[in-house]
Order: sequence, then structure tokens, then C-alpha cells
Amino acid sequence: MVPKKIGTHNGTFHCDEALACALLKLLPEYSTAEILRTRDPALLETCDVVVDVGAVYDASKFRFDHHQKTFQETMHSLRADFPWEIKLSSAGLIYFHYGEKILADLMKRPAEHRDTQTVYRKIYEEFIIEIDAIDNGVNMCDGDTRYRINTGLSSRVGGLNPKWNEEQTPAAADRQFQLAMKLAETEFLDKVNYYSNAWLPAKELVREAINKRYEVDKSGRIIELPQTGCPWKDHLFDIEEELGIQGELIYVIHTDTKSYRVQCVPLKLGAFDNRHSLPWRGLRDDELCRESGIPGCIFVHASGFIGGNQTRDGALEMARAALKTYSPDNVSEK
Ligand SMILES: *[C@@H]1O[C@H](CO)[C@@H](O)[C@H](O)[C@H]1NC(C)=O
Ligand SMILES: CC(=O)N[C@H]1CO[C@H](CO)[C@@H](O)[C@@H]1O
Repeated sequence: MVPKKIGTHNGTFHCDEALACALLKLLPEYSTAEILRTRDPALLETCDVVVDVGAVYDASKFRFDHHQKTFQETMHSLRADFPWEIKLSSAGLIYFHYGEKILADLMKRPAEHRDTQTVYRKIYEEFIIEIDAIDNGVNMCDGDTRYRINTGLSSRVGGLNPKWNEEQTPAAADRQFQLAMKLAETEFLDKVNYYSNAWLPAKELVREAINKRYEVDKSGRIIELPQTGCPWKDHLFDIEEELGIQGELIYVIHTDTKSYRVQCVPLKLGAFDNRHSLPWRGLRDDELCRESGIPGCIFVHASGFIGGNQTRDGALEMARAALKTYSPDNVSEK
């Protein structure tokens, strides 16, 4: 049987088509496909699928370029119930058309299964959108950033291109492109593994903790997680919304290896600000116990987002004491 061919452009490569090709190769029909890197239309014509070159987006013809002037698609424009409005790159396009199928195979669940759908959305939001935005030159925020991140996947893939003073042959570039695809594939598979096997199962744990919040404290603002290290933040925001109690939870207590922690719920996902930071910032041990009036305190972080006590009740006491200065009308107060 003649192996299938995936076409993409030659010359300098970027993360989006490396990931697009890697994603296609996760599908059974393209698992043994060859990559043909060229801008020659006659050669591209011989390919079973073409990404990031050719100036055509037509899924029915397996053509996935996003460079043509007419192309303005986003996840939202292609499916109205998706909220994301960043212009797609070739990675986003392939993910839109084949992502659910790829995830269904990897997660061994039907594509329509709630878990597959949850992970599909999550991986777009936490991973693919970044590749789309960087490829299309969409800044992360308005104004000047105070530093640059040069270790993201897009930078690392870019760094695999042959350097100006290295071998400049098409063969050398193709070899490097194989490494770029491998890097992108590894990152994608890591994300799938994390979100389906660690992140998703944590949701039930967080839900249970939220349901039992009044058993922890009568304010209903403190939850207790049975385990440390379990990803709770985004689940907490989602479940608050499901239950119609947005903004109500302020502290999370959980065990660390030998002691207990009290941690603030951030103002929003990824924010460094909290709904109500702990007082006694930067204090430790005796001084902290004196100031808080709670025995056995170990520390409060300088930014006030986390503190520790040697007992569970101590950590709970710290959360309760901190709540005394909390006012729901002033949630941006740190
Ligand atoms: C890309 O391929 C075209 C034809 O396939 C060739 O003419 C051109 O020199 C190549 N460019 C680079 C940078 O390799
Ligand atoms: C309030 C409270 O229970 N604090 C505890 C913090 O940890 C120390 C050490 O175990 C306990 O002695 C405190 O009672």
C-alpha cells in the first residue's frame, strides 16, 4: 500500500504545523503517513492532506491553510457554543476537525462522552489556543509585558530550525522538522494524560469537599480537601458556577506531608490576587502565633496566599480568624 502523504510548507517551520502534522499522525489513517515539505502546488496536489500552505481551507478536500486573507475562523466562528475567539492556526484547524476523534482513541471513550468533551475543551483552552495565538501574532495582553517567556513550546519548536551557520539543505530541515513534530506530540500527549488521568478525577473530590463545606465551618466559606497536590482551582470555579455560589469560597485547607495548609482561593483562575489573602504575611512560628493568637502556626507566605499549622484544627483556626476581616462587598481587597 502506498503510504499517505501529509503536505506542509518547506523553509522555516513553526509550532502550528509541527503540531498539526503530529496530531494528524495520531489518527489511524495517517499514522504511517510521510511528511512532504514543499510550496510547489503540483506536489501539494499529490498529498492526501495539506496543512499551513496552499491558501485553501476546505475540510471536505482536506486542505487546512489559514494564511489566505479571507481566513478569519476561530473556534467560536466554527461552532457558536465555543467561547474562544482567537484566529486559528493550522494546529487549531486540525484540532477543531480531528481533536475529538484523537482524544476518543487516546481516552478509550466515545467522542460524545462527557469526559472526552470536557478534556477536548480544556486542551483547547490550556494548550492549543496558545499555539494559535502565538502563530497569529495575538498578544497575551495589551501594553508592554514586563518580561518575555522564551521557553514555551512555540519557542522550543522555533529553536529546532537549522541555525544560519548550520547545514542549510532541505534534508537537514526535514530532519529537524521530525524532531519538532516529536516535541509537539510529546507535549500534546502529556496534556491529554494529565487532563484525563489526573485533572478530571480530581473534580469529584472537589465537588464532594464543596458539598461538605458547612461541616467544616458554618460560614460555608472554607472547604477541606482530603489530599494535597490535587488540582482544585479550576474545578472550584466551575463547581461554584454549577451550584450558583460564585465567589463564596474563600479558603481551602488540606494536609501537606507533616503539617496542614490553609490556602486562599484566587480572585480568578491564574490570578495572583486572592478573594481574601491571609493576614500575618511573612510571619513565622512564635511571632506568627503571637500576632494571630493561634498556637502552633508555622508560616504565612510573604504574599499571603498560603499558610501552615501543625494541626488540621490549627489550619482551620487560621482560616476562621482570617475570615473575620473578610467582607463580601470588597472581594478585590487583598
Ligand atoms: C521550498 O521548495 C521549493 C519548491 O518545492 C523550492 O523552490 C524552494 O527553494 C524551497 N525553499 C526552501 C527554503 O527550502
Ligand atoms: C489552633 C490550633 O489547633 N493550633 C494548633 C497548630 O498546631 C500546633 C502543633 O500541633 C497545635 O499545638 C496547635 O493547637
